[in-house]
Amino acid sequence: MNVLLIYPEFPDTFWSFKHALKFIRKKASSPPLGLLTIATMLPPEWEKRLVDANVRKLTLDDLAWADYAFICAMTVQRPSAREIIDRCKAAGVRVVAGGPLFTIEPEQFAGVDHYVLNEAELTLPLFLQDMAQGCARGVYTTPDFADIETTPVPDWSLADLGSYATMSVQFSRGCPYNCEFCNVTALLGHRPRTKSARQIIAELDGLYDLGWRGSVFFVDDNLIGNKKRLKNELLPALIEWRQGKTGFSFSTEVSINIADDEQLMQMMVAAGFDTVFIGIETPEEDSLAECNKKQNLNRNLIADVKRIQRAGLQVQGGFIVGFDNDSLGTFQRLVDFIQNSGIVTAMVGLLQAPPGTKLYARLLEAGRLLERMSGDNVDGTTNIIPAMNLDVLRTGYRSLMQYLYSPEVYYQRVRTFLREYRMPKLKAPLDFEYVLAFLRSIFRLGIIGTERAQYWKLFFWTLFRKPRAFPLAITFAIYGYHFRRICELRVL
Ligand code: B12
Repeated sequence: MNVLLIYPEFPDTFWSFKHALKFIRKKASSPPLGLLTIATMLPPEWEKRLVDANVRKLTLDDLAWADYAFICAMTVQRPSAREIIDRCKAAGVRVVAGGPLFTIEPEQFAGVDHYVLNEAELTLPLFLQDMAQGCARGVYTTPDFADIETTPVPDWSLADLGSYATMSVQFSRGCPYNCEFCNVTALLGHRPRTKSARQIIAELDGLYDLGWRGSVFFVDDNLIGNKKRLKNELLPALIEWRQGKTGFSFSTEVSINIADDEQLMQMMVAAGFDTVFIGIETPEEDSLAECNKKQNLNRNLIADVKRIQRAGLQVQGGFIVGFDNDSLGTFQRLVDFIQNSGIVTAMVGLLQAPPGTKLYARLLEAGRLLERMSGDNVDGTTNIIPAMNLDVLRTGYRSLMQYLYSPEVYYQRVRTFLREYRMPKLKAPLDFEYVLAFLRSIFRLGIIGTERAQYWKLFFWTLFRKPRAFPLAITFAIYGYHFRRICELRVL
């Protein structure tokens, strides 16, 4: 049996980092962990090929070789997924679909032979069993959540690691909170389920043995969802694993209450974490209450962010505009918040309602849903009828993004962050690719770029004031270029 594992192409989005990746000659940010995980669950005698369309094209040779195509996608990959399904059908390749897009929009794709939905740990064995007996059904689904202590180590050997900027591992699934707009709890539940520290160490060893030295993203919905296991098992194991190894840094997603636990932050930094993504959403208390983001209410969010930065963790933030309680003043308050907190990578999106969420159910009942959502919440579109006039919301959103990513404002935010940040001492070997990226940044941003004045200002400011943070400052300059391109191409 010859099987293609196909990951459709992402459009040019905020998180695609496409325009930044060119500087380090990488093709995509990270490999598709879902497909690499199910690869290990398929019969070992099957031949497998990974086609990540973000890295290489699906060829006629692939299609002629394959009996089956296993496709995974997020909503934002819908157009590319459709095209790939059509090509597989035309070539007589049977299609099996799984992952978030197909789980939340089941049975809406002509050409899919089998939907194997929810977590593959539960549904894939049933499909494989039926398939072996020649009676595979059209849809496999389950209301249960998997015990991920049984999840096997992903098969990274299928991926060309050199094409990616970062690798990913997953310690837990699910999040204890109940934010109205969030897909995660709809897909993966409230009770954070974890792997054992031993599993994670085996995954990291696997990457290490394949020669990976670089950043690793813990793709948990909320790494601190089960603090006990994190503090008592995973972090001590990571601290030990890192001994004598250089070049590894970790990033992840957490909730804002990490700021309340100094010991946890110190342990994370000691374990090699240097960046956390946090859903801050909005500084407006009424809007936080509206979307049930209780963990962010009644706090001094800016002080929280600064505390996390001072502990040695860079904070990336997710923000949303378009809540019913937002007003015209919200845009300015959000800009002020982001500037003052020094959150350089601030993803601001228009509120969208993914199917399966409480927000979707509420707006459906109120007759406030429009067409299907694009899945990219920074493309200036939404599938909801907002309380604020839609044109006013879009105009406010566009000017907010334009302002936040204009060179002067963006570079000023970088300096605000670097002033606060206590940079952890991480040993990393000099990577030739990064030296080249630095030289490219001088040419593209410092010589021909419209941001050149800001680039050189940051260049010398960091060199004299924060010399250890110099590589990070250049990385931010490159990110800024990507974000500005996205604003030009997608948002504006
Ligand atoms: C890592 C990650 C990313 C990475 C993607 C890296 C990559 N190469 O894929 C980055 C940071 C780039 C990213 C970006 C975005 N992401 Co994201 N991301 C995640 C995250 C945190 C983990 C995904 C992961 O690797 N999981 C681990 C693997 C093991 O799980 P899995 O992929 O779900 O696979 C399991 C099952 O789904 C199933 N399965 C998966 N595929 C297949 C295929 C077959 C054939 C079968 C049988 C089974 C199967 O089996 C696996 C084992 O159980 C998830 C949240 C989550 N917990 O899943 C969000 C998530 C997937 N992202 C989401 C979103 C919305 C986005 C963005 C659109 C955000 C934005 N506003 O810009 C962007 C778009 C991407 C882009 N490039 O433009 C949503 C998707 C919702 C949806 N309906 O599509 C999720 C679910 C988070 C959420 N809040 O809801 N993301």
